Amino acid sequence: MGCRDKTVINIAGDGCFRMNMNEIATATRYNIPIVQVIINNHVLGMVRQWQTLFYGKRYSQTILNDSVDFVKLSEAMGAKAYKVTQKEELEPVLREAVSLNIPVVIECQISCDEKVFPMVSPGAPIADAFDDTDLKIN
Ligand SMILES: Cc1ncc(C[n+]2csc(CCOP(=O)(O)OP(=O)(O)O)c2C)c(N)n1
Ligand SMILES: [Mg+2]
Repeated sequence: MGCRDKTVINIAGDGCFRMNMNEIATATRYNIPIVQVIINNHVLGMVRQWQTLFYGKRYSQTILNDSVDFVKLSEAMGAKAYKVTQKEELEPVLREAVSLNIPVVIECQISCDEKVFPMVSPGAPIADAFDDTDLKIN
């Protein structure tokens, strides 16, 4: 709302989007041309990554794995929506979304095992941050 002259793209995980997705209805009500990109790994990935690496893959409350269709949800709230399943599909969809000048949601499907680095072990100082090159992970 504060940047009507700028292109605004918000990138959120599926879990985070679920907490605030009703804002899409606000965007369509006021025709705020934001582009909302959802990175959908079907899990609370940041927490699950800790469970994978530090807690013996004992997954608790992090696997959503349901059949919620974010495209239909977004369309139901009046937005245009796309589903992206291949990396190369993203750029043209993103360009089209920005050109439309209306509220758009782009759901990007990714694997639940994609990880985010660097990270810090529980209780470790920030100076001990590590990434995938420090680990032998699948
Ligand atoms: C209100 C609130 N509840 C819980 C958390 C803890 N938290 C941090 S990241 C995360 C998972 C987010 O999942 P998602 O949006 O799907 O992103 P992903 O890590 O899978 O990319 C959670 C629950 C938080 N930051 N804020
Ligand atoms: Mg997620």
